[in-house]
Amino acid sequence: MQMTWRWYGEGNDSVTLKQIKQIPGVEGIVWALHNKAAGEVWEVSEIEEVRKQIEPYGFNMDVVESVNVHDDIKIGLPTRDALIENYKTTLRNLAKFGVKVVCYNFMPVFDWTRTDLHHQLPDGSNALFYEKKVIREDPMEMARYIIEGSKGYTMPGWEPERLEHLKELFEAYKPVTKEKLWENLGYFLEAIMPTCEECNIKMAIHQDDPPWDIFGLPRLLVDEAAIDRFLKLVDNPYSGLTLCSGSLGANEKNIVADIVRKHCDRIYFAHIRNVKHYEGGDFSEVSHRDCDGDVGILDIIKAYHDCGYTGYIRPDHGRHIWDEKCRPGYGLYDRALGVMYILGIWDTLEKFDRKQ
Ligand code: CS2
Ligand code: MN
Repeated sequence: MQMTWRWYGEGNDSVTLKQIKQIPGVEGIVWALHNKAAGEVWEVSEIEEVRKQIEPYGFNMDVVESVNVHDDIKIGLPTRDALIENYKTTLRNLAKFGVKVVCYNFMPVFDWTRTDLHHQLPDGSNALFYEKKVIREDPMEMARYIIEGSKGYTMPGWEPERLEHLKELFEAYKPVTKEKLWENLGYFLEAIMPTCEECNIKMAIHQDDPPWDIFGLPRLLVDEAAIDRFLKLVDNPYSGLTLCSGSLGANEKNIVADIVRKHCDRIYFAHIRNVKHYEGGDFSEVSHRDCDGDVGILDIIKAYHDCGYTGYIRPDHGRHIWDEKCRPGYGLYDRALGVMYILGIWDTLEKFDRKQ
């Protein structure tokens, strides 16, 4: 496997490349043009700017997270074909820089959702938290609630400029049933597969977070059965998974290690995040250490190792520790501990548990 680190870009991330360089084992930067709206073409000159930042540190830029899919494509509006053309142009431009994996998701309207971005854990650190009873039916009300407690941060997809158009967006999603959303996902993938083949770029879908319907919006990638269905929907090696242990693991019924063993050949990017379950479906993000949460981090890494996984991996959301001021879930310290924990398990397995 190849260890990577998600970085939001110079001036847009509290973590520097110089700091990342000093974390043992990190080979690649997972990056994106975060100022681009979904549907816009990523121009070569803009990608070149990022390359100039990353390459002097000796990191690869093989993985992009994410090239977001425009809602019109998810809804299936007539505008989707032009937007898909833009997506293909972006893929071609990324290929010029050797990009190999593009992570994306197919969640309607929002990316991940939490009710508290600074939930205090017993050790005094804080982390992202989801409490079912706090979820407001009306997402505008939810947004106000989150903004109040957010200390100036927001969640991806919940930016004020997007919230302005929320009403219309929800209207547009009304006719989109779960089946329709599957159909639209298939349409999108079918359309871009030839470009992916030509560019040698693997598409890697991220699961929905949390893995259940929210605000009356359908969510597709929520469990093993959905992942099975997805991989058959467009049965092409260029369409695979970003397997996120924390997104799936928020539902205690999902046994992530089993999914790894079943679909290892279609996993191109592994997100390692640990989650602790509370009664009634509430959950908290916790440290990467196996016993701190419930997703089975040790089993998951062992499963990847047993399968001879050679793809990309990264620690996903970390806690906020040692008074760090950072993007929710994306600080330096706890994710660096996560890297060392993952590599600790991996190196031990390599040395003492070589199966091949
Ligand atoms: C999240 C997501 O779990 C994660 O990595 O931070 O925002 C993720 O980046 C997107 O859903 C992938 O498109
Ligand atoms: Mn993830």
